[in-house]
Amino acid sequence: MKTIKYKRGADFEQQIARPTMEREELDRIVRIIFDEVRRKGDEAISKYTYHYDGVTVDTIQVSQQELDIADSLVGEELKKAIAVAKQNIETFHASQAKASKKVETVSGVTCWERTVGIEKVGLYIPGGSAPLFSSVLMLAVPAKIAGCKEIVLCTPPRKDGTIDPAILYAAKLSGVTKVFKAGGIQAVAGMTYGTQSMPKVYKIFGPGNQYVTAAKMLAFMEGVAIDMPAGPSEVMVVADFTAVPRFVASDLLSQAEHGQDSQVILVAIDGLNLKEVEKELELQLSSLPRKAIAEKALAKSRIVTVDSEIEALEVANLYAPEHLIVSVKNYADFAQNVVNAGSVFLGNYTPESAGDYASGTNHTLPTNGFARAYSGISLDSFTKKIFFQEISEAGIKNLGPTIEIMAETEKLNGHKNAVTLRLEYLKNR
Ligand code: HSO
Ligand code: ZN
Repeated sequence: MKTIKYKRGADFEQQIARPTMEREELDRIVRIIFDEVRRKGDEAISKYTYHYDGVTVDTIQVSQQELDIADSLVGEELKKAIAVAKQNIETFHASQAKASKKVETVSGVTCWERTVGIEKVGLYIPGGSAPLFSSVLMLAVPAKIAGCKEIVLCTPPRKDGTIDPAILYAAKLSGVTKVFKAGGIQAVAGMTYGTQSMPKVYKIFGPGNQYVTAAKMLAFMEGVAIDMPAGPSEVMVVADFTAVPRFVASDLLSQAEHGQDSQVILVAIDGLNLKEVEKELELQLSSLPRKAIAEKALAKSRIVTVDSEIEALEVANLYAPEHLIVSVKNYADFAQNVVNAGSVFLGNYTPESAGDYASGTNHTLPTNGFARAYSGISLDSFTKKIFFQEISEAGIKNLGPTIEIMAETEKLNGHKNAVTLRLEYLKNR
């Protein structure tokens, strides 16, 4: 890992900048596929599944029988683990529900809001070398708690035309209503327009490669909401002399193994045994099945050395990491001052893996610096709020003159009239 010394300023920001993507060619392809899926539906999805995934899929919707078979293919031990994770995710996300109360802003003017689940949502689960069934739980569980009625899941089929049983098992368990063998741009297009078999959805969620991200952006332009644009996964580990080098190395590697474009940064506060971290990195890396991927990601990752916790905090807030692991003596104080991060892991015994799988928080988080302005997925992401108000006779008398003068000043006399006519009616009655 390349080591750089922190020094405030634009030069440093450049050194920790994420790589940028070529967009134009990508957008052109996305438009072509969207257009074809809009016109031809399922047939176009099958065509592009063959083109990109090399599989012929006649019926894109997964049948009940396929779901049942998947059930029998998942081992008991894994089923138990999934049950624990699901329960914890449920507990955390259910705790995010807030009761709305009516407020009287002025005497006779009552306002309130009602939270309603988005009726139809689409969840995208990438395929690839490691199908992440944990992401099914992270998206479907809050969708279900929110009260979403149609929960569509799209994931690319494997070479034999099937879907990983753990993905199907998790989908069925957590209340997904329809599963489709469709990946990439064509899946997002299907959920955007709807096809013969795939419902059109109102919001699309989930991670994906640059194709999927570009497709989600076009879906947004076409009137479908999206969770957020996703980039490669990231972790920043801040460690001081109290951090255990072996643990630090394991956390860096757990991120590096996701993909060769994973962003891994260690912020080393003076006193951390860096030599030991590097030794452990090499040792642990050698026995990872995804060693080749992790190695490539590590080659691009950086160690930033800082003199103090204050400097470490500056670096973290500047970078706005998706995951921030804080392994320092005063981690509680440090945590108080974090303003830009997706999800924060505190102390020596809180690996990112806990949040990735089973502690309860969501692992769909803002990457690429979006943590400056976005939150991770929560119950809120699957809901919208409808505002209500009710004004009594006394209420319109109280608030009416305020509205009238404001409307008049904006030269919107129609607005003013809507109040004046009512006030006159009440006066002459
Ligand atoms: N770290 C990933 C989530 C994940 N890890 C799934 C393992 N499985 C993005 O937050
Ligand atoms: Zn992970």
